[in-house]
This record gives sequence, structure tokens and C-alpha cells, in this order.
Amino acid sequence: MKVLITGAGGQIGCDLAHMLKERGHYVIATDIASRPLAMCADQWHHLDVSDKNSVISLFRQDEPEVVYHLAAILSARGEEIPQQTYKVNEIGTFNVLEACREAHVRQLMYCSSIAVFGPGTPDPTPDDCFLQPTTMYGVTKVGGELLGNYYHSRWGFDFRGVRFPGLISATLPGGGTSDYALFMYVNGVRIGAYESFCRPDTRIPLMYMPDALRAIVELSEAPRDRLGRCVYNIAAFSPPAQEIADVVAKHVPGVKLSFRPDPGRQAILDSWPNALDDTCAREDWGWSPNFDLEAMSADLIPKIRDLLDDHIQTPPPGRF
Ligand code: AKB
Repeated sequence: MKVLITGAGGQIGCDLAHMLKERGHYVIATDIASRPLAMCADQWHHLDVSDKNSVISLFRQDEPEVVYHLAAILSARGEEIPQQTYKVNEIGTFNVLEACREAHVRQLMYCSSIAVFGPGTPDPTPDDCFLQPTTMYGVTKVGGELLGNYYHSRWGFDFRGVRFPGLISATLPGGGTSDYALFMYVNGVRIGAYESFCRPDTRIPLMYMPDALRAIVELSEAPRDRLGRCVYNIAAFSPPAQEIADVVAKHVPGVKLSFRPDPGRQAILDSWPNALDDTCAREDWGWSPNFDLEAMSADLIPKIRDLLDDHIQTPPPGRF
């Protein structure tokens, strides 16, 4: 099957392309940025999702059956450039939905996030709960969910999405507020130290990348008549930041992990749920995570060491 990915140059793209190739798909990867070294897609195209004509003409030319829409500016970066974030995330999602309609794409897979929620949600937070995010990123993710639901009910378009927790992988993120968790691992292994920009008691939903990829691919493959909704919470683990530091320290002897909260990013973290209730995903399409914090750490730390040995990536200095 022909699958197209938008925003494939970000944290998820290379790993998702790899998983889709392993499942036998022909993968067309697109991004406004240049092709990452580790990208294994069959084709790479430059694509700015905020440019509607380019999105429509690429979809018409390549005729993908399924589109994974990853292109987005994340929460911390989004607060620095809210107008651009609206353009890429909200208008970009509208353009992708319109292009799907015009080019007869069968299905759109949408990456939403815990950032659709704001302060005061129940713990754990269910799928159907008030959505009052405090960030532009969160506002645009709510907008994308609602647009997708509209295309589903108005035209029967097969729109599906997951609300990702903060994702942890050996591949570097770009501008997220959940990135403190990932950098404890990456910088802890790479330079033996990391100062987190949050309090040690900060607790948000997190997930290891292989589970996140499996979730979105399994949701794509689930029979539509089993799905009671378009967008699902998915959950794995929600440790306090101090617990992550303790696990990293156990695996990386001598690592120095400290905490210096940044008020802006701490406020965003405090506005997000502590944990998600993913009962609907479990019941409708059999979702279940494979990795808890300990299993992830045992798998991830050797991968980060391998990447450093291969010099595939070096974290940019001062990046969140
Ligand atoms: C972010 O921190 O902005 C993202 C997210 C949780 O959606 N990783």
C-alpha cells in the first residue's frame, strides 16, 4: 500500500517510515526540512503543509492510500511563535484534510496529544472531557481533532487519531515541553549530565516510541466498524520526573541529573493531565503498551549508546 507521511523529518518520522516499510508499504516521506540521514522512505519530497496548493498537487500526483499527518510545531516552540504555529498546525491540518478529499485518500491518521487538555481534568483523564488547553499547540490540536471529526461525520471520511503522551526515543525531538524526560536519557548517556527544566515531582503521561508507533499503525489497521470514535487516548506510564532520574542513574553510573524549573514550561506541564484513561482504545481496538519505565530504559539506553558510536546524530547545543 502507498503511504504518505507529512512532517517526516521530526522525532517520529524516521521510526514510523521504518515500521511501515517493515510491514511492506511503499513510503513517501515529506517535510519542510531536509531529509534526515536515517530516513529509509522510498521517496522524499519537500512539502510545506501550510501551502494548500502544494499539498493538493502532491497528493494528486502520488495518490497515497493512507496519510500519516505528523507535521506540527510542538508546545514549547509554539509559545515562541504562536502565529506560525496556528498556520502550520491548524491551517496545515485543514489543507491536509482538503487534499485528502480532493485526491481521494482513503484514510488520514492524525497525531493529537495530551496537550489538548488544560488544567483541572480528572485523574486519570478520560477521552471525553473538557478541552481547554493553555498553549497554541494544544488549541490547534483540539482544532485538528474537531475538523477530522467533522470530515468523518459530513463525508464519511476515515479520519482516525491518537492522543500521544510525551514520547521518549533515541531520536531527538524539536521544541516539546515533555522533552525533559527524553533528554535525561540522551544527555545522561552522551555527556553524563542533564538539568531538567521542571520540578522533580512533575508527572505527565509518557510513552516509549515503539509503543507509540505500534499504536498509530494498529489503529490504522483496525476494522472501522469496531471503532466507536475517531480519536483515542493512549497511555503507558506516568512517573514523577525524579523517578525517571533514579532509573537513568541506575543504568548510567555517575550521571548527574538535576532540576531547575523554567516557569513557562513548568506551567505548561502543570496544565497537562497526570495520567490518561485509555479504556476506549483497549476495548475498541485492543490497545496495550509493551513498555513500562524500566523495560523502556533497558531497551533505550543501549540504543542511545549505539547511535553515539555511529555518529548518526549529535544533540544540538542548548536545545531544550
Ligand atoms: C510536546 O511536549 O509538545 C509534545 C506533546 C506532549 O504533545 N511532546
